[in-house]
Amino acid sequence: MPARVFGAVDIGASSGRVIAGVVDGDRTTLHTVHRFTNGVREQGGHLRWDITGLYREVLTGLRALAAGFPEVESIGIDTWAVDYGLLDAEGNLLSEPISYRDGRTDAVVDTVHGRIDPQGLYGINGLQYLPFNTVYQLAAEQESALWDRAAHIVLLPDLLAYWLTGELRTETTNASTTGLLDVRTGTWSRDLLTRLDIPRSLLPPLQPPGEQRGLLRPELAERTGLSRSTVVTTVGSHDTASAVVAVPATVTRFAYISSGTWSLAGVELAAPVLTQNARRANFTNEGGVDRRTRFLRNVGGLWLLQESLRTWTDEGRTPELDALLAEAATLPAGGPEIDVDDAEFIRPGDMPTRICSAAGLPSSTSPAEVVRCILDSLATAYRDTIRQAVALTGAAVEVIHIVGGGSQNALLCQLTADRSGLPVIAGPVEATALGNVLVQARARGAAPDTLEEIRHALAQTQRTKKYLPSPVGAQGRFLARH
Ligand code: ADP
Ligand code: LRH
Repeated sequence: MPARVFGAVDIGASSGRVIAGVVDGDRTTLHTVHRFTNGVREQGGHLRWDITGLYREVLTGLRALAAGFPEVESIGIDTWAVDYGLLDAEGNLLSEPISYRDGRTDAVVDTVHGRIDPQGLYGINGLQYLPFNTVYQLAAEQESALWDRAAHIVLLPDLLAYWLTGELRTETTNASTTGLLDVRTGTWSRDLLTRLDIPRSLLPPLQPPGEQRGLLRPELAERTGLSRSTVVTTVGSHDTASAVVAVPATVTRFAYISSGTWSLAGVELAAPVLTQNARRANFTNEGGVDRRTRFLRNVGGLWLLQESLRTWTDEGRTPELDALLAEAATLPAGGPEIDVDDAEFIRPGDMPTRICSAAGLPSSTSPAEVVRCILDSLATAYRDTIRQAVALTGAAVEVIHIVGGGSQNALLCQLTADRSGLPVIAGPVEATALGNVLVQARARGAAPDTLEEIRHALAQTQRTKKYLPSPVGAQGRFLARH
């Protein structure tokens, strides 16, 4: 059988890419045809994404895709979760979307909890409390001038799909992050919509991953050089849902950490766990591909490192990630740690100063020491989160898979193995794009039926690296070698 080609548009909070996924039997090979940066910017008093600019980058990527891989048959889109654009009745975007890092929800969290208390809310949507869940963002939006003009609330991957196809739907894995979905039925919760005064008509109908969203609009086929028969297929449009598809697990007893701007650490379950203990531990039950449950916690991720690097660059230093990581690895274990989940780290800003102040470190602390503090703290948070996931669900875990950009951070992977006492398998780096491609491929008969078979094939064919826990006391020896 000839190889088949699927295009993945994968946009994370810090960078985006358009990738050709060539599926040849069990082997999937990724070719990045276009890469671009992403980030928030202040505009009109809010931190916003430039979704219009991102769409332009997507089109540039699709042109490169057509040039290199004219046989591409389908495109899938994923982005980060929770954020949305508002469209008017004519389908015009009312403003560039406000980012989840904006502070606008601070004023409305109590209002939402006045209409439904956190316990009641968790019982319906099963979501970890995060101040930026869409449900709070919409409460802030209801007080804005745009609300009365809004005819559609469209999650960002669905907005890009709308521009590509003209079809308006809401993909279910990403819908699960809004806080408006009933976690038991997988449908919009009438009860929540009524209590929060959100007209059901504003939410486009739900569509699960693995279905055809629509044909690429003919004028875009013309502009990009893609075939007129190219379709947009729904995938796990929440990037984390796609990443979890591509965890190269060969056993059922695994935990995963999708490590990028955020670290999403948890286990996969057949059904949600909605106990009070799960709520108190702030675990989420997000919807996965094939209606699996992603039982996980958002752990403040490599954002802390990214934002530190940005601060040092702004100060005129030229921090080099590889060199900093190498230096951080030579520092002794047992240094100070911070709570990476502290809300003070959500907003952009001078992260090294915030970190030093939280860790009780002097302002003269070197960048490598700050980096070491971040990675020690992340590894501790990973260990605690996975232990809690096991305790809350009864799931057994014999291996931790780290996927995403952070899987390239050898020091973080080794610290995670050391802290947890479990082997860590790192990679693939582009798990999200792989999950995106393989859900399309499966929908079109080019990949196996079950996630287990897909994961086995990935384990056989993708590059991964194994980190074994160091014997007690040997941490220093590992660190000395790097
Ligand atoms: P997102 O999808 O959220 O934009 P990615 O999965 O692309 O995030 O991961 C980005 C992170 O990966 C960066 O913040 C950086 O810390 C880490 N990373 C990227 N390349 C490397 C590398 N060569 N070595 C170590 N870490 C890396
Ligand atoms: C990771 C991610 C995460 C969400 C956050 C907003 O990119 O999608 O799963 O919680 O961004």
